[in-house]
Amino acid sequence: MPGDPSFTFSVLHRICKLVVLLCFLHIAVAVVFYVRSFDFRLAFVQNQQSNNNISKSQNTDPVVSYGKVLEQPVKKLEKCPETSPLLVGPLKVEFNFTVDLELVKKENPNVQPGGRFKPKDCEALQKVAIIIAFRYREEHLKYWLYYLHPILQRQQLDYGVYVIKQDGNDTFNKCRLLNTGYAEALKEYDYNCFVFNDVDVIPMDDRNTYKCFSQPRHLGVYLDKFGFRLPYNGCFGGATSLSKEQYLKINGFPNNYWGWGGEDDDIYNRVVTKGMSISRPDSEIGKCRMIRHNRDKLNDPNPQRFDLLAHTQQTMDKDGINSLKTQVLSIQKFDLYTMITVDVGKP
Ligand code: UDH
Ligand code: MN
Repeated sequence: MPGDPSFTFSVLHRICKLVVLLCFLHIAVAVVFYVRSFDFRLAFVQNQQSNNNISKSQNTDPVVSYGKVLEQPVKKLEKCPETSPLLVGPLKVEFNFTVDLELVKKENPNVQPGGRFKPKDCEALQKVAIIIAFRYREEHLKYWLYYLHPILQRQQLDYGVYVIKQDGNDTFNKCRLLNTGYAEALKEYDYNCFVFNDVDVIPMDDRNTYKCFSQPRHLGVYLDKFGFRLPYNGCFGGATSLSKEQYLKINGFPNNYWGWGGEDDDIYNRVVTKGMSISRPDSEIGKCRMIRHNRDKLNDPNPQRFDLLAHTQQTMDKDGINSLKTQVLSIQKFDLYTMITVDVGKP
């Protein structure tokens, strides 16, 4: 009964039991929560690790995930087809407008610095270095870049454009420039085909593919300036292509033609002397335009050309890429081409 000490004790006893019970309950709840949060943390760490593996696998190696090997993400490209499906055929080529190279750059966003390109959906059949001998022809170069970059991309070539500029104001030597272009391009990339293109010659059909063939190829063959006809059978100028093997077989080009004329006929002599012949596209596909121009200063007709031409067979093995002595002064990477400035020496 109330007031009885044994009653007071029993009440206190019950309160104590309740407190102890509450304490246990509290501890139990705390333990449950602790264990559950531990589970979460473990899961979080595991998840992080597998995420890391996935992002690693995207960059490099295959990884084992949930017991399966994920597929290697770097896929090998198939070879491009023999004939590009992107070709359009005959082209309108005219020179009655001003070319803005900034615009040309914007219209060819896939051309890489230095004028490099390779198709992204297939592996190009050939690696082509295009070599242009150059001095005082800025306007012609702009047209060339404007017309040729889209054509070469449609032809699905792995290509680079090299403009080889003669330094100074001595007589022009086209072949020393072209030989230097060959050597410098090879230092940069494993090219297996070389196109030698006058800066003012533009093909009028993109089926005229800028690649190499089983024989040296005359690409810039039927010029408007000659009524779209071959002026003579042994003509081999304007734009030509030679594989690395064909070029080395003829020991490259002659170094001793100063001024205008004869060097292309010397190259023709070299080709036939080594038992090769000239391959040409048909008269429709091989049409080209040459930008009208006056004879350049410091490139007068070379009076020695007939003498030199009479001795190609005797001189070709010691005069060529194996005897080239020029000095590269600078290599500049522009958006649409690489310019290499060269001291070719004096006559
Ligand atoms: N070149 C220059 N600057 C010069 C001189 C020549 O850049 O001062 C380069 C340029 O790439 C030019 C090429 O050398 O396109 C040939 O010179 P050219 O244009 O004066 O030659 P041409 O127009 O050639 O006379 C026509 C070729 C037709 C074949 C002839 C058959 N033998
Ligand atoms: Mn010309």
